[in-house]
Amino acid sequence: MNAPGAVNAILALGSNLGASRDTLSRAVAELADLPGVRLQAVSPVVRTRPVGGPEQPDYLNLVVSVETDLDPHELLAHCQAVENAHHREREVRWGPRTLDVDIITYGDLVLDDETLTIPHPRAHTRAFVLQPWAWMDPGATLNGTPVSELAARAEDLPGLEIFEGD
Ligand code: PH2
Ligand code: MG
Ligand code: MG
Repeated sequence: MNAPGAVNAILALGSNLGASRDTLSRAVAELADLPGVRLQAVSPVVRTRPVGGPEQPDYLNLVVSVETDLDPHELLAHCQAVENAHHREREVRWGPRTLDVDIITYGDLVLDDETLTIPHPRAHTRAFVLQPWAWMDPGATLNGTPVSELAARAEDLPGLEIFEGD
């Protein structure tokens, strides 16, 4: 049960520059470090091959479920503040990054404006989002389809493995 007025959101985190495992742990804590954002669940960390963009290192990815009182744009600003705290630079599209935090879903909201598209427009094709999400919540659906089914179909699934540390 959500608090009155609160919404469940799925956020996807990725990092492939610097101390990625550490960055992801700190970012999860920072995302939840607001009274209006309460952590519900965290997925396993996965190591994934880069999808798109230039030649770049493998990523570590995870997803979290949060209960939030923030509206979608407030939540986006919060995600970007956490990215900026990790010296995220916005240069190359799909290029390497210390930290990326994307809103995947926000309740059942469908939104498309200049700054935000929800559900995330590419999440349904990306195993690096879908597989950790399905492990975190085996009953999850996206646009009416089980997330586990979407993950099984995603082209980047073969390169994905649970990250146990290196
Ligand atoms: N993020 C991207 C582009 N490609 N590939 C992987 N494996 N993981 C990511 O998080 C990722 C990506 C753009 O945000
Ligand atoms: Mg992204
Ligand atoms: Mg992003």
